[in-house]
Amino acid sequence: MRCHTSVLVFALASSSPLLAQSLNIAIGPPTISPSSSYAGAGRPGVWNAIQALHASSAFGIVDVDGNATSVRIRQIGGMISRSTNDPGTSGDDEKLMDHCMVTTNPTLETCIFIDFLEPGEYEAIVYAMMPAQPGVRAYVSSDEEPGFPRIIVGGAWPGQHQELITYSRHHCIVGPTGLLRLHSGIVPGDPAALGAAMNGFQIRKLPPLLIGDLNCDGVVSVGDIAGFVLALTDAPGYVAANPACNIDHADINNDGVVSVGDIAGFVALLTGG
Ligand SMILES: [Ca+2]
Ligand SMILES: [Ca+2]
Repeated sequence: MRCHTSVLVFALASSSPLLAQSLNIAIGPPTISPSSSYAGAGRPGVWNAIQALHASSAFGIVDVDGNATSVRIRQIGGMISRSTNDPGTSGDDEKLMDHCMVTTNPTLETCIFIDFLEPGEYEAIVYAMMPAQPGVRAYVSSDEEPGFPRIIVGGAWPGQHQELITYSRHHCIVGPTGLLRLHSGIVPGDPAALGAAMNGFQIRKLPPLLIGDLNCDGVVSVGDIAGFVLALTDAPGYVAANPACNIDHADINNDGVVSVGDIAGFVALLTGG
């Protein structure tokens, strides 16, 4: 069972909200959050610490620049707040990853509902590594991701963030309701008693998709060459250097990955070929 119907439990607020496009959220004790210089696997900025208890609502969320928003974050399904010292994590990584909301119910996921977002395309990074339990996995998804992929996340802390071990990345379409939903559940067949974790998440509204525009200035030009090369050779470096752009703009042939297979298409875009 997933958590769609629980939306009905809540009445929507009627006030006109401020819009926020980028949020960093650490799930765990309200006094523990990474520093604002910490990027995780996304972009740096202010981190909100929320407990995300079952059937709770969190207000007072600030965006990555520290500006107040009217975003509301609700959680249904996850029942256990867990803090465990992972021997590998330290510093800001530890503040994010050693604390999580856990479900041990194979038919009920930890379900996050983010309300009052501006409609559009978003990147969602969901942290779902069970601290100090490298054998435990989570089944992560977003209702707003086209095709609704279920992504398995888990493993031993690799020394830094690594996709599919510490987090999953989702491209989500937020519609007119302004609602974005994220889930972490038991992988089918895995022992439910070990649980599935959600340590936190980052969401970021993406700029309008323009293939080949690697500096997000709205045009494809020679000014994008450096960004394209960086995206191809050092994806984390590209993300760090272009926090408001979208590395998918380098996927010229639209096969889902940025690779040497995109070089010819990029040259053709630049030369009008
Ligand atoms: Ca450009
Ligand atoms: Ca490609």
